[in-house]
Amino acid sequence: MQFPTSRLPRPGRARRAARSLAVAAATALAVTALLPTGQAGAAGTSLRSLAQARGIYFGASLAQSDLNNPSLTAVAGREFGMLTPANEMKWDTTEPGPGSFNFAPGDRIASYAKANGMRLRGHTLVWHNQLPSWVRGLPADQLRAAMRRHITAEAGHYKGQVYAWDVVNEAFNEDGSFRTDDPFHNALGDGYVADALRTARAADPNAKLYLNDYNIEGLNAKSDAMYRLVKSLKSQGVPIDGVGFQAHFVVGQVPASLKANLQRFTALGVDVAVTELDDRIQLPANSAALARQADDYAGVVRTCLAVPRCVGITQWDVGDPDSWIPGTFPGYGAATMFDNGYRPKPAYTASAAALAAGAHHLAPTD
Ligand code: G2I
Repeated sequence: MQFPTSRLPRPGRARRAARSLAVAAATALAVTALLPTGQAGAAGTSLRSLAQARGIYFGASLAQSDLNNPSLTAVAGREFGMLTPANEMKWDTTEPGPGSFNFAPGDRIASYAKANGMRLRGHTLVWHNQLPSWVRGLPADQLRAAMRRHITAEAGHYKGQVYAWDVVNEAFNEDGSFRTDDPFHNALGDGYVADALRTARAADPNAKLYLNDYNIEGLNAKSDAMYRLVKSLKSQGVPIDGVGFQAHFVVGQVPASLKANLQRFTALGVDVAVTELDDRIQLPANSAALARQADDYAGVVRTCLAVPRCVGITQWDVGDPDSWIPGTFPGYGAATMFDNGYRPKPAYTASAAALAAGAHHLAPTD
């Protein structure tokens, strides 16, 4: 006998929740069961596919030289759906001399991304670092013209290829004042940020325009400054689409206020993204530290899934061997989800399981 549709038993809220929990748990188990064999990515369990199924992306950064490393590219192409060039779109590479542009290194990364069905995050148009010395010495009017020409040329060159640009990177000091050693702010004042954003919008109207910084993940003086800036830009009608939270963490120290902080930004009407995630451990990394790191990564994934306008997560670098951490923080390392042989670590398993167990996310999709 058939039930008329209107009389089909309708699962109550609790029953629906229990059922989706059971499905999620089974998926998480399946993911976990696959991973210790080193078969990450088999049977549709890559981070990119799991993230895509939740309506977010999972990305990584890599440098041109990394493209010659087959163990690295095997992981990158399989696991990540978004790519950020580590250095190749920075000013010192793209415009080493005034008006003399070189997009060949960035183009190589863009072609790799395209060949692997990955999207691109453009990084970065205006930054005090990796900036050729000729820019620093310019008087204000020439610096403004140089900044506009640089943005117009670079964002114009990559028009249509870039999902989002980090238009201005690392604008703030830790106390929330504008960065002291920044030639753009020193010469042009606070308004350089709005000027850069407007110029980028004109050059590539479809790219999402971001401000990006580190140590703004929790509620603190620096994130307060970013919040005030974004609020003020929005109120003036300046084009700003998102804020990037770099998220260079120390194991066990992911700020408890991460979610509340992301939420206050999305309440301003912008997207948020985790743009440079890593989680460094004092070496040698023991299994307790790797387990804490797994909790940290999974926590970031769960937080992004819980914030509707958190569009995705990018890890900085692909695996521990190519990570910038040991070179910058001596004695620390093991900061990524892949070990020295590019095998998945507990942080990978936990991230994949958190994606598998997550609810569907109502954000722009991958
Ligand atoms: O420092 C980690 C990241 C922090 N947020 C902004 C990112 O753009 C930044 O990326 C790193 C790159 O991953 C490194 O690869 O930025 C560093 C410099 O600011 C990059 O390191 C530099 C080395 O310091 C240079 O000696 C080297 O010539 O990479 C250059 C190109 O290989």
